[in-house]
Amino acid sequence: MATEKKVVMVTGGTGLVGKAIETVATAELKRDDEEWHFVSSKDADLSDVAATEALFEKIKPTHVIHLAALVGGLFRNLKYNLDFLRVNNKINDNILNTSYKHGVKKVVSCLSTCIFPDKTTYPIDETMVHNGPPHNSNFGYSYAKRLIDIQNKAYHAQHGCHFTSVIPTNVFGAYDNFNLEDGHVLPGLMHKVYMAKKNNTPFTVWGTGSPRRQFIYSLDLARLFVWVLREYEEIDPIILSVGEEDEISIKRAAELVVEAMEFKGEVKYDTTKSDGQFKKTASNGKLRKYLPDFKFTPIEQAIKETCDWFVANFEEARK
Ligand code: NAP
Ligand code: GFB
Repeated sequence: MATEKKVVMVTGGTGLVGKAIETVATAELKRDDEEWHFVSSKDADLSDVAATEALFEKIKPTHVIHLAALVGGLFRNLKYNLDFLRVNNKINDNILNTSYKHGVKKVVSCLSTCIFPDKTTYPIDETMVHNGPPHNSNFGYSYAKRLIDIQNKAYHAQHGCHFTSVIPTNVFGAYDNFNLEDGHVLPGLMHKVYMAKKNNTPFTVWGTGSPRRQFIYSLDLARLFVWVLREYEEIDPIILSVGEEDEISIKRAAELVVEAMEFKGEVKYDTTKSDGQFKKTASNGKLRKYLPDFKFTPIEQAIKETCDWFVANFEEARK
């Protein structure tokens, strides 16, 4: 019997994660019974109910991967906690309620490892999302993300909806936001090294370099996202991250970018800038139970590929 055609709509489809999913879902993981639509704010401002409704009327998705959000690194979050809270709450409520009203079979939304309690034991796992306040630097973003998990449980309890979520760690890759103020650390470091090479000036890392992060390559995350859409049946979230043993310091991340960009100049640390959260070490034990053999791209290769993409696409990159 022919399998029913899936119409998959990816909100936030033109961003870092969305572009990675487009790369894998339309090539290496392509399936003939899936039609993919990657939408951005040009297709609809998802913080607006009517625009969201019109988009669903137009695309008629059977499945939704929900990535659209106001997103940023530590320094953007520090400045705009209220905006992150309000805008993302509106987007999330519109997507989940419109998906319910349109009978969407499955929604996979996106949380983040930075939303876990700041005071916690390690490694963090999926059961700990609501066990205490998040780090103060991004409380607005974090509470909006946590509410997705609560809403997923409420739609399932009251209407039997199959709405779930994933919890990625720090993501990087092609099509990232390389803006020096608003972006995340790895694209920020790559942009800074590019400018230091061009202008023959020092490369300045913000903070002490001692905080620790797990970084996932966007193409690896995309492969895992497609697996979650097709195979993961739980309502509870699942962490999508490299292992605890792959956690590195910001200093090490900076060294990897210097090596990948073949920078020979001076490296400095501006300790007047915030370090943010020291660490948010997450366990990928639940993922490993499902996919014990999944191979993550080695970080040196992933950083090199991203640096090469940035240099080759400097003019049109978001920065
Ligand atoms: P991104 O590159 O900034 O992309 C965000 C996307 O959301 C863009 O396509 C943007 O469209 C869209 N968007 C924003 N506001 C919108 C609105 N009002 N209406 C419609 N679309 C809107 O972000 P990303 O890094 O890919 O993040 C994707 C998801 O992963 C987010 O939910 C984020 O919280 C989560 N996440 C990211 C990381 C990370 O390290 N990057 C880590 C964990 C979780 P336009 O470009 O048209 O504005
Ligand atoms: O990716 P990032 O901005 O956010 O990383 P978080 C911040 C860490 O990198 C801090 C150091 O320790 C910074 O001091 N850092 C060093 C830099 N140089 C730079 C630089 O040039 N740019 C940036 N941005 N950082 C975010 C959350 O936390 O994690 C978001 O605030 C989101 O909500 C994201 O969830 C995944 O990893 O600290």
